[in-house]
Amino acid sequence: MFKILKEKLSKLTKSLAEKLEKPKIVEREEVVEREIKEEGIVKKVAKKVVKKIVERKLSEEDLESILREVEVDLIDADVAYDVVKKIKSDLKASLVGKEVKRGKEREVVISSLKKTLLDILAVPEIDLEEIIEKAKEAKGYATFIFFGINGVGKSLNLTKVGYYLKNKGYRVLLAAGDTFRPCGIEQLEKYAEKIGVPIIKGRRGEDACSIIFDSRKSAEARGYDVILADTSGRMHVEKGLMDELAKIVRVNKPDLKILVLDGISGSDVVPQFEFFNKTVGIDAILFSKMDINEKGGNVFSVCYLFKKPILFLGVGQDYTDLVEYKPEKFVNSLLE
Ligand SMILES: Nc1nc2c(ncn2[C@@H]2O[C@H](COP(=O)(O)OP(=O)(O)O)[C@@H](O)[C@H]2O)c(=O)[nH]1
Ligand SMILES: [Mg+2]
Repeated sequence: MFKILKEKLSKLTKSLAEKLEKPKIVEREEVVEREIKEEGIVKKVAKKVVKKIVERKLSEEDLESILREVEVDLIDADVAYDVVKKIKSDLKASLVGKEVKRGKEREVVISSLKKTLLDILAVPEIDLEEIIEKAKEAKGYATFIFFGINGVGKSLNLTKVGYYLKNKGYRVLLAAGDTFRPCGIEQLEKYAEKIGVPIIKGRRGEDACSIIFDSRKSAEARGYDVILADTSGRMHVEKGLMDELAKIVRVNKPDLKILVLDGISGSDVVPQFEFFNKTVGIDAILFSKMDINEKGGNVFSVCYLFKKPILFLGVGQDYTDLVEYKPEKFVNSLLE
């Protein structure tokens, strides 16, 4: 997982630490005072001397040359250019001119890098269970709708979230809102069976909006706590889809609109987020396929550019392959 980004960050810390370790001999002019006795009177005389001293500070030029190389590396690992710029300026601010004790070079570099990466990932957090509890108080159940283009992993990851919430003791109901894709309904039906939760479905081509609406009626009548509704993806630029998704939201007033982004689709996640956010207003993100994502830089791009919380990472093809996303853990795994 994230092999390429890990390598790039490790290369960066290594170059910076090495530069810090390498002592530089700098010449510094100093004024030295000396007392001399002349004709019985003590006089002070000042003399300029040039001293050679060993310095272990990074200069701006030292850093520039390293960062220039790393810039390309990070962009290769799907980190957006704005984020690379922020990493560079943060590292400059924290490392240029800093006195570093011998033997502590790597530690200092890693802690500066960690701080900047965590800063980039700092977005307002949301508490899933709190949202469910609030929605239950207000109307008896919570509605979460999953969005995303075709194949990103909406249906599977929605199922994983269902399993996760079921294990927390919630009564979960799935809504088969992808009525467009052949077998979209059957696929979710199978998944629902696997995790042992009920599903509300219609027929292929039926209005997804009304299926989600029906699931709400069912939750109300039968006391379900959370509805997890699937939607269809298609090409995200399609106007018909835009209208359909906007209507689903207008009619069903979800408590949470979750965008599923495929970790391996590189910098494409940026326009995908922009499209869905413009169409339905995204509250949170689930990053799928992290188990096969060697880069991972797009997690930084999305957080930094859009400031929306990431709820989960999908890490495999089974319904148990879901981990709660914690920025600190994510950064530690990259710097280990
Ligand atoms: N390795 C891996 N594969 C995943 C993950 N999430 C989804 N997939 C696979 O991606 C493909 C598309 O998933 P699906 O849920 O049907 O996507 P949808 O079209 O957005 O509903 C399927 O083959 C899934 O098994 C994940 O986290 N890791
Ligand atoms: Mg699907």
